[in-house]
Amino acid sequence: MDGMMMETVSAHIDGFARERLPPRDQWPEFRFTLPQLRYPARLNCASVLLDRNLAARADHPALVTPAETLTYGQLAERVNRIAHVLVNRTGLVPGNRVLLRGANTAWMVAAYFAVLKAGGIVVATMPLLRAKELGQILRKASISHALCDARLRDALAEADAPALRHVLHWGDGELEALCDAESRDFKACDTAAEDIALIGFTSGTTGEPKGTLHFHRDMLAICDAYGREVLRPEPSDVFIGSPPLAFTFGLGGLVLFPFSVGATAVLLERASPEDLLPAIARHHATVCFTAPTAYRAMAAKAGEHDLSSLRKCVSAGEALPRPVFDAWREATGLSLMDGIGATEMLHIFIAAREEQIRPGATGLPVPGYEAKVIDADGAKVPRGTPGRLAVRGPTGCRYLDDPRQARYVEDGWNITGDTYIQDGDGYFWYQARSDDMIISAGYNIAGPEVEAALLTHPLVQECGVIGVPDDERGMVVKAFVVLADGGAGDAALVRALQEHVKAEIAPYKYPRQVEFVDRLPRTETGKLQRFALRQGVVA
Ligand code: 3UK
Repeated sequence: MDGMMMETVSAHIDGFARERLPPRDQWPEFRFTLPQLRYPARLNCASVLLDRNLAARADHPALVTPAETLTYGQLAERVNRIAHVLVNRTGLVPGNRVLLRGANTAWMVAAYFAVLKAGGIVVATMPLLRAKELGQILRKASISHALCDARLRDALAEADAPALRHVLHWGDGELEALCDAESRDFKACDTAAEDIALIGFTSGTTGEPKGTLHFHRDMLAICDAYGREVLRPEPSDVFIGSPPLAFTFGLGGLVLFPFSVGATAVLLERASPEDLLPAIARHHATVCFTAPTAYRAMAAKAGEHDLSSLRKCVSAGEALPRPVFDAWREATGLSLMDGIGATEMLHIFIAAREEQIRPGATGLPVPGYEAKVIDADGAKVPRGTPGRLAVRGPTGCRYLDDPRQARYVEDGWNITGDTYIQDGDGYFWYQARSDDMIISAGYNIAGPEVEAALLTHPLVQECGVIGVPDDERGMVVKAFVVLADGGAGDAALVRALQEHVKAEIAPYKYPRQVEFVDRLPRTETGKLQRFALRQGVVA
């Protein structure tokens, strides 16, 4: 028995996930430097986040969706009934993994909390995943149970998953009918703070997906660190946004943070920029979570909608280019709150409160976290020098049975794979993913900086910049550009864009190659797929 398990006894009868935590010497160091991060040995995060809203806020709307509105009281009831179904009808025991498959709906959230409350481990999946990808996840986490939106049943039914024994659907009346027969009260499983609550699979670009393990404690830690210290939501807030709940950016931004203060979350099944704008106006949303590209698209059309209810807008998932920050401020008067997060860290660990924002910088370590920039050997580099980002705090990386653990954690620090510069005032400035740094004729060039320069040209709607092999220079900078209004580019426009970049940033960074494309390859979490650009997989 290791140290953790001697202090507190796990509630998990099924120890599959716990037994596949990385060896202790490969864990990051966990730090609980804020008073609110000292958690009791036993806690169930679903009880803490839901049930404590019942006393004062049972009649306050918790979830608003196109289909229904649920108060905290109604949501708690649905959660409890689903938890009973899991235990009574499917024999769920604590520690079993439960796959959740659905868009951002009230049933998805209720199922999520039901699994946690019953002591199960949530494995939420992106709606767009196909049978092959679902099969990888189902097998890797040896998943026995699934709760699935009936509209998404086919891919799940086709997945190769030997351990999957119980699949229930909502939306076709199946789970609904089973719930009706159950009690509305459910006593939460007495989980340890360090029992695993969630396996978050990374939207990895290559190789097998990695499952990141997170404890019950971690789900509260992100609310008590980033939420309480940086975002600072109010009970009267109305949250809205686009990320799927299977992406931990969405889990925190659309569920955990609002619930941590008893606020309301608006969930949209379709949340493109065109959907989000009228929804913000209709629901008088006050806090928005989405990706930089969505803010850019929304800024262009902001004038057609009443966005005056907004008070905080969080951008994460990719670098926030300065021109997007400027466009959003121009359109709404609000400073976008950039923040870097990672599935491994559960949520955002570098960001800034509104009054601390330095446009163009990601920000400062979130209170409770420490960050530093290091060289290849792990030594801290001087301020102003690019290097590898290392972070530690109350959350951190624990992959499920994966040798890549040894690469993410060095000396107790989480190595995110990003190249950063820390300035003299302590602010962290994103450069690029370390793997994406372009080295051309001896110069280090960060693609996102070239992208930001291109984005200030009025004809550029979106762009992606990579390095492509070149005999003479090793690599040259190549830009893929989507033109505004779908215009077609020509040689004259290539030259104009090159001149534009040379005037904006150091001339040696200009894209020697420019290719016009209809759209850029993106992951379901909105990230540009640079590897696809490098392989020539463009639309
Ligand atoms: C990149 C950023 C620059 C960066 C995430 C908020 O994106 C999230 O998690 P993922 O595991 O990806 C992590 C990687 O994405 N990145 C994210 N945010 C920024 N780069 N500026 C940013 N603001 O390369 C990081 O290593 O998909 C984001 C909350 C929860 C999350 N899971």
